[in-house]
Amino acid sequence: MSNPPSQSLLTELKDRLGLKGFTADPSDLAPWLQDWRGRYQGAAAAMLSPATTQQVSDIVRLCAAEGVPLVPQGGNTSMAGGATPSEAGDALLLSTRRMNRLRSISAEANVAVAEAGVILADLHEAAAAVGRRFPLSLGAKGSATIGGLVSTNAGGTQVLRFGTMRALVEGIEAVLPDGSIFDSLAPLKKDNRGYDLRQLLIGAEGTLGIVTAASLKLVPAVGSRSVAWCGLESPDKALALLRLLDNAVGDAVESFELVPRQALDLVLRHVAGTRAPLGGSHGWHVLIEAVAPMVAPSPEKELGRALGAALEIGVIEDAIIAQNEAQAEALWRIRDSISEAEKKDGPAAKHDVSVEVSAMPAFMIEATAAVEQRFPGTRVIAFGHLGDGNVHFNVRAPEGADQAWAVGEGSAVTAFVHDLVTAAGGSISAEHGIGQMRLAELARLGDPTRLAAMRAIKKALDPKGIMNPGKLVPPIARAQASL
Ligand code: FAD
Ligand code: 2HG
Ligand code: ZN
Repeated sequence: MSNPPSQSLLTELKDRLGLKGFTADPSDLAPWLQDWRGRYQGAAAAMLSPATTQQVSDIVRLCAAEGVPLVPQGGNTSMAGGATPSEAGDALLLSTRRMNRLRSISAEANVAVAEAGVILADLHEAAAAVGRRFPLSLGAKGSATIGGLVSTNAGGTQVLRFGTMRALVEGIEAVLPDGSIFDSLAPLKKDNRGYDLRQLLIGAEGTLGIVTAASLKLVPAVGSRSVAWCGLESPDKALALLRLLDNAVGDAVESFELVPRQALDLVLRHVAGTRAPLGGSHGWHVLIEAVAPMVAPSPEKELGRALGAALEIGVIEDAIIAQNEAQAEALWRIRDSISEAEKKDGPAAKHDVSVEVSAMPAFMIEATAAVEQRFPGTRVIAFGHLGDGNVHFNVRAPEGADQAWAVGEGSAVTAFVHDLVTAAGGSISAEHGIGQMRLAELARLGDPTRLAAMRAIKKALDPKGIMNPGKLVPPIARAQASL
């Protein structure tokens, strides 16, 4: 059972953290108490902004002694309400944004050691400056932090080639729920000393401790890139195109993002300065990026040839290849603005689902028809990482509905979509995590064996339940607990 912070704890924290590290001013706290989509509004007695790992450890030790909950927060771009405290106001918000030091970066070792609060776009810049890159990117790169990316096992638009954060984190430093510091930053390629606590912390959404720094894998910088936009008839054809590219262009293909016409229309309507890449109207589009390192030839020729062949055999309807960086960036801007455009357009029930890659096209078509028939007036906009078998199967509210729809009828839509995904053997959280948004659904649909193991791990490492309560780990239902 957690407790609200006592006045003496708040005073002690204020003294230790100083002016920059402690605020209880409601106007400082306000922007950080609502999630990015504006679905959750939380409360907190104070926001703590430590500058060092030792300060994080001190905070956790003091809070653990009083059983006071802590909600870790980085850039607050969670798509699952993961960084928003509950309305109860008994928790303290722990922001890592001041811990934004790049401790080291080595082109020789291909490793960057970044503190939790380093912003993804800043890491990209630092890696480029030493002739390397960190191969994970997403629309929120200007705000999302390393701690948040690690803790959500973030995906993004290069998973096809480089995998999710799990594949890119080579070491972790974290403060565990009793305040002890777990130092496993050494980027060892091989280490069989038992359970891998680092992997356990990746994707733990702050429920097992606070990530304070990570050693991250770098890869060679981009020598040349080729970015294309294709119009096509269906997700099925899109997947056929990807398979064709596998053979013709191979590993150079890093991104393969599916954009339905409705998503493009939303971006054109709501995001200033965007324009349709192709003439004519296509039901679906894909954005493709192929990359070659410095000494290798540009992938443009292979990509152009492959798209020409795809056009000839009717796999695609039309295509353009960006002729310069400005055009490439304009194509990416469309893709990366879909969430923002969707937010401006009104309420939606948002889903982040995966099924087997080869099953995704049929799933998308069948699930869209089923949802739109069962919930008249709704419109499905499913977009994203088709090559990973992961789309954001978002369902727009009927015309005129207000924000309350998302938590009202939208919940019935969500249950319907998740039932379809589960029946297809898929996941209800491919990359955004569970947070508070999917907690009840994980409790309803999660495999009992997996849930029991998660609860056992949580109880062992965080017996007082102070780390990000109400997120990720569903509590045992009362009826079940009393058996
Ligand atoms: P926050 O939102 O602050 O926190 C996320 C979770 O991690 C919370 O549970 C929080 O408690 C926990 N946490 C944060 N820092 C720490 C820490 N140091 N230690 C322990 N726990 C911590 N996600 C994808 O996977 N792929 C995408 O393509 C993608 N695109 C996005 C596009 C937009 C426009 C937006 C708004 C979001 C997108 N996201 C995407 C979701 C989001 O950006 C990621 O989940 C990101 O990893 C969150 O980083 P953050 O620093 O904002 O974390
Ligand atoms: C993306 O792929 C993000 O753009 C956000 O994961 C998805 O807004 C969404 O649903
Ligand atoms: Zn995504």
